[in-house]
Amino acid sequence: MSIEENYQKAKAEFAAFGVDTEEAMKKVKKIPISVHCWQGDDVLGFDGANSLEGGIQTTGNYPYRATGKDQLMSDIKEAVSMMPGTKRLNLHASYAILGKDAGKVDRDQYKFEYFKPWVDFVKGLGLDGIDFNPTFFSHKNVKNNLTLSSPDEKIRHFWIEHGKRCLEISSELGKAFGKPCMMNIWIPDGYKDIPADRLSPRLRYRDSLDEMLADKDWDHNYVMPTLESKVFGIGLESMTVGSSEFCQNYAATRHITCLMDMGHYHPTEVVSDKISSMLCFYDKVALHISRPVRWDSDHVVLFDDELKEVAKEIIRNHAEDKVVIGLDYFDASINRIAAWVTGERSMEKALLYAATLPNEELAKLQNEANFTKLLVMQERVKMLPFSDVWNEYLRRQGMDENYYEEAMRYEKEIAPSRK
Ligand code: RNT
Ligand code: ZN
Repeated sequence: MSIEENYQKAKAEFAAFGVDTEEAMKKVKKIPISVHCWQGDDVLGFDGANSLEGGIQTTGNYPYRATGKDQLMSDIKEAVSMMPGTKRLNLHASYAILGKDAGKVDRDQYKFEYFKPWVDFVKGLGLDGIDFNPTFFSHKNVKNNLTLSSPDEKIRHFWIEHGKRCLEISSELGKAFGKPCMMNIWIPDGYKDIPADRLSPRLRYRDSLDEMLADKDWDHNYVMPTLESKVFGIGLESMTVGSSEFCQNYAATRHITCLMDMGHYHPTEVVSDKISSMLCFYDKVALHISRPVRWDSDHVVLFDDELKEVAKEIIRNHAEDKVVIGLDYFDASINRIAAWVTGERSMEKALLYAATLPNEELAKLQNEANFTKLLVMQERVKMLPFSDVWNEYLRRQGMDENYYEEAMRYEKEIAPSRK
């Protein structure tokens, strides 16, 4: 039977549960996914770093890492061609295309011009826009693992200036696409061992953010600042300045948005359970979709139970416009294109899965306290022929399940020109 025929059969099976698979596909296709540029080059960027610092790590030495803009753009083009749905590109400041200014300007002097080629590139690909991140890591001015919370005023000010430049750039990126650019702030700042003072670094971080965000040169309509918390980093095990409480309270009092990374909480905490709490108090919440394996390891995202729970929280709460989805994983041990596509497709799959559940029926059972039937039904719907809907979703976007073969073909093509 063809994909279409299988789908027609599946459609009827879902309809028997009150689920409209046509509606589900339509809805999911419109949800923007911000695809991170940094899976392509192991988070190194173009502005001089040759190692990844800041408590994050890529492991593996799979060949053909993209170096430079041409290779990374080529890889992004290849990867997004196999990613269904609406995509945005998520850039870090370290991916500035400095041209003749290379070696002459530092991150406190970055400007929109260095990202203009990215705008043209993303428009050429027909993507939905660009999101942005100041890069507070892998740089000589990260002194003693500190940036915006540093007691060294010169260091702290360098990073405040970087943040201001990034807000200006983000605002221009927003204007270029006519919609807000999410600018996510994450700093690695923290201490390896038990600190003697936890308050001062946090007060400095608060004041640095205030100084950055109070700058006049950015436009709320085009830039949406988000703040990402983290529980620990490698070499920063005892204390992180930007803890969850710090970031949530900062965001609430300054009217910006929290970003929750799936790898940034204690191991038994799950982001899926946090989304609804945030939605009680915030207009929006942003996510970094990642997969922590025993630690914040940023493994390639899979279609697993926690991702399904995250997607359910978005879909059944009708929060597609409130939850901003960004991908954040980086695996250097396997083909990077296949890694990229696998993660993005997992997110798409999870959203489509959530959209093909009889969510209202299930909620009704909960409200009626019919927990026996709820349990039984939740198990039953797992066996619906979801794969047929997924295959049809891909087919309608000119894609299929055989992206491994395409990733290998591309690898053969680019291999001779890469180390
Ligand atoms: C690090 C954070 C952060 C980075 C990216 C590269 O733990 O998750 O979001 O992964 O900014
Ligand atoms: Zn993250």
